Amino acid sequence: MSASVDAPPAESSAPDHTFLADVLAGLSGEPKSLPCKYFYDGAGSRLFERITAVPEYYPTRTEAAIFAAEAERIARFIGLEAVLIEFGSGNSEKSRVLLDACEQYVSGLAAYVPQDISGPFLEEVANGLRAEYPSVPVLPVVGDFTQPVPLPDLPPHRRRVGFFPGSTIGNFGPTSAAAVLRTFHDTVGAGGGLILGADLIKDAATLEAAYDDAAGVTAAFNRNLLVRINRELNADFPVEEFRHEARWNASKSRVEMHLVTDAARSVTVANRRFDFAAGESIHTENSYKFSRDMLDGLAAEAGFTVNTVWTDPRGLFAVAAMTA
Ligand code: AVJ
Repeated sequence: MSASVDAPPAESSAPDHTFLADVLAGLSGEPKSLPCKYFYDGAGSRLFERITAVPEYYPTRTEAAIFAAEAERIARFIGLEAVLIEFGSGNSEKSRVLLDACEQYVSGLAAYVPQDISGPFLEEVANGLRAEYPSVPVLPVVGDFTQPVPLPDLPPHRRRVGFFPGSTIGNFGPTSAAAVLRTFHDTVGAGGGLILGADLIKDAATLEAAYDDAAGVTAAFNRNLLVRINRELNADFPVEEFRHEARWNASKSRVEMHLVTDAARSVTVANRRFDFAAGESIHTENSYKFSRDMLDGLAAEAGFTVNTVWTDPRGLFAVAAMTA
Protein backbone atom coordinates (compact mmCIF):
# COMPACT_ATOMS: atom_id res chain seq x y z
CA MET A 1 0.00 0.00 0.00
CA SER A 2 1.21 3.47 -0.77
CA ALA A 3 -0.56 6.15 1.22
CA SER A 4 -0.45 9.78 0.21
CA VAL A 5 -1.43 12.95 2.01
CA ASP A 6 -4.54 13.51 -0.05
CA ALA A 7 -5.64 9.94 -0.72
CA PRO A 8 -9.32 9.73 -1.65
CA PRO A 9 -11.63 8.50 1.14
CA ALA A 10 -12.25 5.26 -0.77
CA GLU A 11 -8.70 4.21 0.07
CA SER A 12 -9.35 4.24 3.80
CA SER A 13 -10.85 0.75 3.62
CA ALA A 14 -8.01 -0.61 1.50
CA PRO A 15 -5.71 -1.58 4.40
CA ASP A 16 -8.32 -3.94 5.94
CA HIS A 17 -9.03 -5.48 2.61
CA THR A 18 -5.32 -6.04 2.11
CA PHE A 19 -4.99 -7.45 5.62
CA LEU A 20 -7.78 -9.98 4.99
CA ALA A 21 -6.47 -10.89 1.54
CA ASP A 22 -2.92 -11.28 2.87
CA VAL A 23 -4.04 -13.43 5.80
CA LEU A 24 -6.18 -15.71 3.62
CA ALA A 25 -3.35 -16.07 1.11
CA GLY A 26 -0.77 -16.78 3.82
CA LEU A 27 -2.88 -19.43 5.53
CA SER A 28 -3.64 -21.05 2.18
CA GLY A 29 0.08 -21.41 1.45
CA GLU A 30 2.22 -24.44 2.03
CA PRO A 31 3.88 -23.90 4.49
CA LYS A 32 1.44 -21.51 6.17
CA SER A 33 2.75 -18.00 6.77
CA LEU A 34 1.62 -14.50 7.76
CA PRO A 35 3.30 -11.18 6.82
CA CYS A 36 5.25 -9.70 9.74
CA LYS A 37 4.23 -6.14 8.86
CA TYR A 38 0.88 -6.85 10.57
CA PHE A 39 2.53 -7.27 13.98
CA TYR A 40 2.37 -3.55 14.61
CA ASP A 41 -1.16 -2.67 15.72
CA GLY A 42 -1.41 -0.62 18.95
CA ALA A 43 -0.83 -3.61 21.24
CA GLY A 44 1.88 -5.02 18.93
CA SER A 45 3.77 -1.72 18.87
CA ARG A 46 3.68 -1.58 22.67
CA LEU A 47 4.90 -5.19 22.86
CA PHE A 48 7.75 -4.39 20.47
CA GLU A 49 8.73 -1.46 22.71
CA ARG A 50 8.88 -3.92 25.63
CA ILE A 51 10.97 -6.36 23.55
CA THR A 52 13.60 -3.65 23.08
CA ALA A 53 13.97 -3.55 26.89
CA VAL A 54 14.31 -7.31 27.61
CA PRO A 55 17.89 -8.36 28.40
CA GLU A 56 18.12 -10.92 25.57
CA TYR A 57 17.10 -8.51 22.79
CA TYR A 58 20.43 -6.75 22.16
CA PRO A 59 19.84 -5.02 18.75
CA THR A 60 18.10 -1.80 19.83
CA ARG A 61 20.39 -0.91 22.71
CA THR A 62 23.51 -1.97 20.81
CA GLU A 63 22.63 0.19 17.83
CA ALA A 64 21.92 3.13 20.16
CA ALA A 65 25.34 2.64 21.77
CA ILE A 66 26.99 2.68 18.32
CA PHE A 67 25.16 5.92 17.39
CA ALA A 68 26.30 7.49 20.66
CA ALA A 69 29.90 6.31 20.36
CA GLU A 70 30.26 7.26 16.68
CA ALA A 71 28.08 10.39 16.65
CA GLU A 72 30.85 12.68 15.44
CA ARG A 73 31.97 10.35 12.62
CA ILE A 74 28.36 9.76 11.56
CA ALA A 75 27.73 13.52 11.49
CA ARG A 76 30.84 14.01 9.33
CA PHE A 77 29.62 11.31 6.96
CA ILE A 78 26.25 13.10 6.69
CA GLY A 79 28.20 16.25 5.92
CA LEU A 80 27.57 19.99 5.84
CA GLU A 81 24.00 21.21 5.50
CA ALA A 82 22.67 17.93 4.17
CA VAL A 83 19.08 16.68 3.91
CA LEU A 84 18.53 13.68 6.18
CA ILE A 85 15.66 11.39 5.11
CA GLU A 86 14.54 8.74 7.60
CA PHE A 87 12.62 5.83 6.06
CA GLY A 88 9.93 4.43 8.38
CA SER A 89 10.62 7.13 10.96
CA GLY A 90 8.02 6.18 13.62
CA ASN A 91 8.68 8.42 16.62
CA SER A 92 11.97 9.65 15.06
CA GLU A 93 13.70 8.72 18.30
CA LYS A 94 16.84 7.47 16.60
CA SER A 95 17.18 10.59 14.49
CA ARG A 96 17.49 12.83 17.52
CA VAL A 97 21.03 11.67 18.20
CA LEU A 98 21.92 12.41 14.55
CA LEU A 99 20.19 15.81 14.66
CA ASP A 100 22.15 16.64 17.81
CA ALA A 101 25.40 15.40 16.29
CA CYS A 102 24.88 17.40 13.09
CA GLU A 103 24.23 20.55 15.13
CA GLN A 104 27.34 19.98 17.17
CA TYR A 105 29.81 18.91 14.47
CA VAL A 106 28.66 20.02 11.02
CA SER A 107 26.65 23.21 11.60
CA GLY A 108 23.27 21.47 11.32
CA LEU A 109 21.06 20.03 8.60
CA ALA A 110 19.39 21.76 5.67
CA ALA A 111 16.29 19.66 6.40
CA TYR A 112 15.09 16.54 8.18
CA VAL A 113 12.53 14.48 6.24
CA PRO A 114 10.75 11.81 8.32
CA GLN A 115 8.84 9.36 6.12
CA ASP A 116 6.23 7.12 7.66
CA ILE A 117 3.01 5.34 6.81
CA SER A 118 0.94 6.93 9.59
CA GLY A 119 -0.01 10.53 8.68
CA PRO A 120 -1.53 11.91 11.90
CA PHE A 121 1.25 10.46 14.06
CA LEU A 122 3.89 11.82 11.69
CA GLU A 123 2.52 15.38 12.05
CA GLU A 124 2.56 15.08 15.83
CA VAL A 125 6.17 13.86 15.80
CA ALA A 126 7.16 16.59 13.31
CA ASN A 127 5.68 19.30 15.55
CA GLY A 128 7.61 17.95 18.53
CA LEU A 129 10.85 18.03 16.52
CA ARG A 130 10.21 21.58 15.27
CA ALA A 131 9.90 22.72 18.87
CA GLU A 132 13.07 20.89 19.88
CA TYR A 133 15.14 21.81 16.80
CA PRO A 134 13.94 25.28 15.77
CA SER A 135 16.81 25.69 13.29
CA VAL A 136 16.04 22.49 11.33
CA PRO A 137 13.23 22.52 8.74
CA VAL A 138 11.22 19.34 9.37
CA LEU A 139 9.43 18.19 6.20
CA PRO A 140 7.40 15.01 6.84
CA VAL A 141 6.31 12.72 4.01
CA VAL A 142 3.51 10.17 4.33
CA GLY A 143 4.23 6.93 2.51
CA ASP A 144 5.40 3.35 2.49
CA PHE A 145 9.20 3.19 2.23
CA THR A 146 9.08 0.18 -0.09
CA GLN A 147 7.66 2.51 -2.76
CA PRO A 148 9.38 5.56 -4.21
CA VAL A 149 7.79 8.54 -2.51
CA PRO A 150 7.52 12.01 -4.03
CA LEU A 151 9.61 14.24 -1.81
CA PRO A 152 8.48 17.66 -0.61
CA ASP A 153 10.24 20.74 -1.98
CA LEU A 154 13.71 20.18 -0.63
CA PRO A 155 16.48 22.72 -0.40
CA PRO A 156 18.22 22.33 -3.78
CA HIS A 157 21.84 21.28 -4.34
CA ARG A 158 22.13 19.57 -0.98
CA ARG A 159 23.54 16.16 -0.32
CA ARG A 160 20.73 13.75 0.60
CA VAL A 161 21.42 11.03 3.14
CA GLY A 162 18.95 8.27 3.89
CA PHE A 163 18.64 6.79 7.36
CA PHE A 164 17.24 3.27 7.84
CA PRO A 165 18.04 2.08 11.36
CA GLY A 166 16.83 -0.79 13.54
CA SER A 167 17.67 -3.68 11.20
CA THR A 168 14.26 -3.28 9.61
CA ILE A 169 16.10 -4.31 6.43
CA GLY A 170 16.35 -7.77 8.06
CA ASN A 171 12.63 -8.35 7.56
CA PHE A 172 13.19 -8.49 3.78
CA GLY A 173 14.57 -11.46 1.88
CA PRO A 174 17.70 -10.89 -0.22
CA THR A 175 15.85 -9.86 -3.40
CA SER A 176 13.42 -7.46 -1.70
CA ALA A 177 16.16 -6.02 0.52
CA ALA A 178 18.13 -5.06 -2.59
CA ALA A 179 14.96 -3.58 -4.13
CA VAL A 180 14.28 -1.51 -0.99
CA LEU A 181 17.84 -0.16 -0.97
CA ARG A 182 17.58 0.54 -4.70
CA THR A 183 14.50 2.69 -3.97
CA PHE A 184 16.52 4.59 -1.34
CA HIS A 185 19.35 4.93 -3.85
CA ASP A 186 17.00 6.55 -6.34
CA THR A 187 15.69 8.89 -3.63
CA VAL A 188 19.10 10.15 -2.44
CA GLY A 189 20.57 10.30 -5.96
CA ALA A 190 24.19 10.38 -7.10
CA GLY A 191 26.48 11.71 -4.40
CA GLY A 192 23.94 10.88 -1.73
CA GLY A 193 24.40 8.51 1.15
CA LEU A 194 22.67 5.94 3.31
CA ILE A 195 23.14 5.05 6.97
CA LEU A 196 21.86 1.52 7.51
CA GLY A 197 21.47 -0.39 10.78
CA ALA A 198 21.85 -4.15 10.31
CA ASP A 199 22.10 -7.03 12.74
CA LEU A 200 25.15 -9.30 12.41
CA ILE A 201 25.47 -13.10 12.27
CA LYS A 202 26.45 -14.61 15.60
CA ASP A 203 26.05 -17.84 17.58
CA ALA A 204 22.66 -19.57 17.44
CA ALA A 205 22.08 -19.43 21.21
CA THR A 206 22.39 -15.63 21.35
CA LEU A 207 20.19 -15.22 18.28
CA GLU A 208 17.47 -17.60 19.42
CA ALA A 209 17.38 -16.10 22.93
CA ALA A 210 16.95 -12.62 21.43
CA TYR A 211 13.77 -13.87 19.73
CA ASP A 212 12.54 -16.02 22.63
CA ASP A 213 13.09 -14.03 25.81
CA ALA A 214 12.56 -15.66 29.20
CA ALA A 215 9.84 -13.19 30.20
CA GLY A 216 7.76 -14.24 27.18
CA VAL A 217 7.39 -10.77 25.67
CA THR A 218 8.40 -11.93 22.17
CA ALA A 219 6.01 -14.88 22.48
CA ALA A 220 3.19 -12.45 23.33
CA PHE A 221 4.24 -10.22 20.41
CA ASN A 222 4.09 -13.18 18.03
CA ARG A 223 0.73 -14.45 19.34
CA ASN A 224 -0.71 -10.93 19.23
CA LEU A 225 -0.90 -11.38 15.46
CA LEU A 226 -3.53 -14.09 16.05
CA VAL A 227 -5.30 -11.89 18.61
CA ARG A 228 -5.45 -9.16 15.98
CA ILE A 229 -6.73 -11.54 13.30
CA ASN A 230 -9.43 -12.82 15.67
CA ARG A 231 -10.56 -9.29 16.46
CA GLU A 232 -10.29 -7.64 13.06
CA LEU A 233 -11.07 -10.49 10.69
CA ASN A 234 -13.71 -12.44 12.57
CA ALA A 235 -11.48 -15.46 13.24
CA ASP A 236 -11.41 -18.03 16.05
CA PHE A 237 -7.73 -18.91 16.64
CA PRO A 238 -7.32 -20.50 20.09
CA VAL A 239 -4.35 -18.21 20.68
CA GLU A 240 -2.94 -20.03 23.71
CA GLU A 241 -2.77 -23.29 21.73
CA PHE A 242 -0.16 -21.79 19.39
CA ARG A 243 3.36 -22.05 20.78
CA HIS A 244 5.96 -19.39 19.98
CA GLU A 245 9.17 -20.70 18.40
CA ALA A 246 12.35 -18.92 17.31
CA ARG A 247 14.68 -20.89 15.01
CA TRP A 248 18.06 -19.82 13.64
CA ASN A 249 18.16 -20.97 10.01
CA ALA A 250 21.91 -20.81 9.34
CA SER A 251 21.72 -21.75 5.66
CA LYS A 252 19.36 -18.82 5.00
CA SER A 253 21.07 -16.56 7.55
CA ARG A 254 17.82 -15.69 9.30
CA VAL A 255 15.99 -16.10 12.59
CA GLU A 256 12.51 -17.43 11.87
CA MET A 257 9.56 -16.96 14.16
CA HIS A 258 6.80 -19.52 14.07
CA LEU A 259 3.51 -20.26 15.83
CA VAL A 260 3.13 -24.01 16.26
CA THR A 261 0.04 -25.99 17.18
CA ASP A 262 0.85 -29.32 18.83
CA ALA A 263 -2.59 -30.81 18.13
CA ALA A 264 -4.51 -31.02 14.85
CA ARG A 265 -7.25 -28.39 14.65
CA SER A 266 -9.23 -26.27 12.27
CA VAL A 267 -9.61 -22.52 12.47
CA THR A 268 -12.09 -20.22 10.76
CA VAL A 269 -11.14 -16.82 9.33
CA ALA A 270 -13.92 -14.78 7.71
CA ASN A 271 -15.98 -17.93 7.16
CA ARG A 272 -13.10 -19.82 5.58
CA ARG A 273 -11.78 -22.95 7.22
CA PHE A 274 -8.07 -23.75 7.60
CA ASP A 275 -6.91 -27.17 8.77
CA PHE A 276 -3.75 -27.64 10.80
CA ALA A 277 -1.98 -30.98 11.25
CA ALA A 278 -0.48 -31.79 14.67
CA GLY A 279 2.87 -29.95 14.89
CA GLU A 280 2.12 -27.65 11.97
CA SER A 281 3.43 -24.09 12.14
CA ILE A 282 2.60 -20.65 10.81
CA HIS A 283 5.80 -18.89 9.77
CA THR A 284 5.33 -15.30 10.96
CA GLU A 285 8.68 -13.53 10.56
CA ASN A 286 12.15 -13.68 9.09
CA SER A 287 14.88 -11.56 10.62
CA TYR A 288 17.94 -11.77 8.38
CA LYS A 289 21.41 -11.42 9.86
CA PHE A 290 24.42 -10.13 7.91
CA SER A 291 28.15 -10.52 7.57
CA ARG A 292 30.36 -7.67 6.39
CA ASP A 293 30.57 -9.37 2.97
CA MET A 294 26.80 -9.67 2.75
CA LEU A 295 26.46 -5.94 3.52
CA ASP A 296 28.95 -5.11 0.77
CA GLY A 297 27.04 -7.34 -1.66
CA LEU A 298 23.65 -5.93 -0.74
CA ALA A 299 24.93 -2.37 -1.10
CA ALA A 300 26.48 -3.14 -4.48
CA GLU A 301 23.25 -4.68 -5.78
CA ALA A 302 21.48 -1.41 -4.97
CA GLY A 303 24.14 0.85 -6.48
CA PHE A 304 25.82 1.84 -3.19
CA THR A 305 29.42 1.45 -2.04
CA VAL A 306 30.04 0.80 1.64
CA ASN A 307 32.16 3.56 3.06
CA THR A 308 32.43 2.67 6.76
CA VAL A 309 30.95 0.00 9.02
CA TRP A 310 30.77 0.91 12.70
CA THR A 311 30.17 -1.85 15.19
CA ASP A 312 30.07 -2.36 18.97
CA PRO A 313 33.00 -3.89 20.88
CA ARG A 314 31.34 -7.33 20.85
CA GLY A 315 30.57 -7.17 17.12
CA LEU A 316 26.86 -7.78 17.61
CA PHE A 317 25.41 -5.07 15.37
CA ALA A 318 26.54 -2.91 12.45
CA VAL A 319 25.85 0.63 11.33
CA ALA A 320 26.98 0.96 7.71
CA ALA A 321 27.56 4.25 5.93
CA MET A 322 27.32 3.90 2.16
CA THR A 323 27.62 6.22 -0.81
CA ALA A 324 25.34 6.31 -3.85
C1 AVJ B 1 11.91 -4.51 14.14
C2 AVJ B 1 12.30 -6.06 12.39
C3 AVJ B 1 14.13 -5.17 13.61
O1 AVJ B 1 13.65 -8.46 13.44
O2 AVJ B 1 14.62 -7.93 15.30
C4 AVJ B 1 11.86 -8.30 17.28
C5 AVJ B 1 11.32 -7.33 14.95
N1 AVJ B 1 10.69 -9.51 15.97
N2 AVJ B 1 11.57 -9.44 17.90
C6 AVJ B 1 13.71 -7.80 14.47
C7 AVJ B 1 11.29 -8.35 16.03
C8 AVJ B 1 10.84 -10.17 17.11
C9 AVJ B 1 12.67 -6.71 14.74
N3 AVJ B 1 12.73 -5.63 13.71
